[in-house]
Amino acid sequence: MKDLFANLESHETLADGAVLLHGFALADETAILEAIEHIVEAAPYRHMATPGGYRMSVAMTNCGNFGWITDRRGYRYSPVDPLTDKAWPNMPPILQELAENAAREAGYPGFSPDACLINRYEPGTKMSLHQDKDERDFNNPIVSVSLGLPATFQFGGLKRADPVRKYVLHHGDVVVWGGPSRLFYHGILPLKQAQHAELGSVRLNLTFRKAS
Ligand code: MD6
Ligand code: FE
Repeated sequence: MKDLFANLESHETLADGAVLLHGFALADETAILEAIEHIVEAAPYRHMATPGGYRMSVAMTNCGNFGWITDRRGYRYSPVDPLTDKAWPNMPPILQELAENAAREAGYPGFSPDACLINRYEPGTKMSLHQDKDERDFNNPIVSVSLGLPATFQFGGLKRADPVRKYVLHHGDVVVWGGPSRLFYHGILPLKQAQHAELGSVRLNLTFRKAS
């Protein structure tokens, strides 16, 4: 089976421990988009507040046992959606398997995520340089799936001031990173206006983590 996709997929090493799997999510895109629609019916996108009181330009929701949230009290994982006071929607098997398969492909067998953050970008929105450090165990990688409009991803180093490299992430691309680059600074430049055949003028990003 693998050989069938050999010309569609390729692995690009971004740093020690970080791999870009071009087009890895394309084979299941319809089922993935349906699963996301379901999640969003139960847990709508919302603009969360940063601890400093700013409204995030990227709208977010979650599925899985834990969801990443931010408000005036800080950044953290919560088993409950503060908007609905209910548990987050379950992680659909199609998403769980996508994350586990991508992690295995990138050299992280045994990854079992319990949290999936869904980010929705509209033209003009961005994600400033940050580290992902709210998880309990940095030995687990993060799997990141890009859908819809392309975006320029900045990938730096362990210090905020380290030089960054830029990569364009396209519909269906999956980035897996862990190991020595697990805590590298990264961000997304302001999204450019364009139209995507399936998603319109939107980019979605799913990040799968083991939070607990
Ligand atoms: C994004 N991604 O691609 C933002 N974080 O929209 C992230 O912030 C991110 O892609 C940790 C690991 C992978 C990521
Ligand atoms: Fe991040």
